[in-house]
Amino acid sequence: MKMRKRPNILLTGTPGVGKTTLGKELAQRTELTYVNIGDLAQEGQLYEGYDEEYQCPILDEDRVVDELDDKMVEGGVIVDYHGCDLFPERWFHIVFVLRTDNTQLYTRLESRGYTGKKLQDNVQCEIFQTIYEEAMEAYSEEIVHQLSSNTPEDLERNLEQIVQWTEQWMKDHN
Ligand code: DAT
Repeated sequence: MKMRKRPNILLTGTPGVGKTTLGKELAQRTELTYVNIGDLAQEGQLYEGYDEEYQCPILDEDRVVDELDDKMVEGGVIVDYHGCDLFPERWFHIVFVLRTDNTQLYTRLESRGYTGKKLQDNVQCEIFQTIYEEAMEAYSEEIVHQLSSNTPEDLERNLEQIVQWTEQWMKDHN
């Protein structure tokens, strides 16, 4: 039996904006599969060194892309990562950049245990809309959308919008 065609969605944005929360719930409500790039790298040890300053391993981007390519070509994947220019442009049908007000983000990252430079730099990344600009550079501007991600109401609205977009995409492509 031939599988119905399904879209690939990228959820990106600064750490703490709510990608994982949104992505996992989206997978529950659609026929799409959720993939967290951080977890994938951890499982496969897809690293190429260690960043002493940020106290975290450095992603081996080529191996991450190789690891996922077959699945992406097949379709139906929600990718969650705090960066977006490492992926092939052809992978995604739509890109969402989640955005959170900086006071709110500060609190979320602090409760995740971030302190000092790591906390400052991540909040600054959001203030400077670094990931949004990266997405606008890496993908066709028409497929890049910003989503407010401050409150539970925002989460629900974003879910409903993306579910609806996914259903429409599948109608149009099957
Ligand atoms: P990310 O995957 O982008 O790092 P997350 O999904 O782990 O972010 O969320 C970080 C924290 O913020 C977590 O405690 C859940 C909370 N959160 C996520 N989306 C939210 C929203 N729309 N409103 C309020 N809190 C939210």
